Amino acid sequence: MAAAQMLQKPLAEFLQLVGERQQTQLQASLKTEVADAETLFSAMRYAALGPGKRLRPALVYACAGTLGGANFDPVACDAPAAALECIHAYSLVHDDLPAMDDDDLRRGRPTCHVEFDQATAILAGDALQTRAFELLLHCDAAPALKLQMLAELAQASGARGMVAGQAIDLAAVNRSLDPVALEQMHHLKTGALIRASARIGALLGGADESQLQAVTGYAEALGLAFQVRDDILDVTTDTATLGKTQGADAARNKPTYVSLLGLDAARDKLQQLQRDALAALDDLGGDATLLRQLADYVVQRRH
Ligand code: GRG
Repeated sequence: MAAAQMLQKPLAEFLQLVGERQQTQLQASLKTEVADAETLFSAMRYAALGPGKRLRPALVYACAGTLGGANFDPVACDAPAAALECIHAYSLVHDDLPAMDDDDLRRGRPTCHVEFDQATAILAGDALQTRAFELLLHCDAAPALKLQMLAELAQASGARGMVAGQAIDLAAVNRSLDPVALEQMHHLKTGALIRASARIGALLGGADESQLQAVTGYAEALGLAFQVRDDILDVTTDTATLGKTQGADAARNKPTYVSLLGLDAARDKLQQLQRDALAALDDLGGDATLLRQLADYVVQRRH
């Protein structure tokens, strides 16, 4: 299929194509390489190839395509997008562990430590994280672009990004956070990786500085919208639809947008964030239809 056609599909078909490309890439990237460690590789594949939405990879392809235009090459996005998904999968595996959120259901299946065991799940998460950086290191991009992407991913996933957010989140159990602190926590925990996905896609698409800023503004609003939607779904949707335990945050007495603001105000906040994301795209120039559709998808998603 011509690259441009991938971008002109309705969103559902675009997401399906992203899913198929990522399934192929992740299968190839997570083959058993050490026969005596077969269980480790099985656990890595279990975590990464499970039925996720592939939102972070979708942002990579969509931003690269929106910025790259006629030069868009989905093949160049395959490994970087899989790197984002490997970090995301590792974060879910570790988040589900008894020492963290202690959950036994993820993506509609037993969590990794339930399917395997805790030690294997810890190691699978560790190995998915380092595999993400290898995917960027060995991808086909020019050296300067590789370095930029590696820096983006390291900053977003480490102690200045997702890990810091997780630490703040764990410390907030049984405590209250004010709305500003809650927002800061989510910018780090969930938002940083979504932001990095969009920025890495934009870099692959050859974005200039002002385009990169516009994509960053879009992704920051989108990342927060994703989390507000998550909090709303946690109280309005059932476990079977979510594919993870419904009401888990309330059960652990964790602050959420719904617990802090109430359901109606959380819905208002979600709409405002959607408007913010779309407004940021006004500065992008060109046809940003796909990114607008992705924003709608994030605020309307059912799971
Ligand atoms: C363990 C260092 C470390 C970090 C964990 C992201 C995270 C930090 C934990 C996940 C906790 C959680 C469920 C947050 C809500 C938002 C979120 C990231 C949901 C899961 O992402 P989706 O909906 O998942 O994109 P799928 O399964 O579709 O890929």
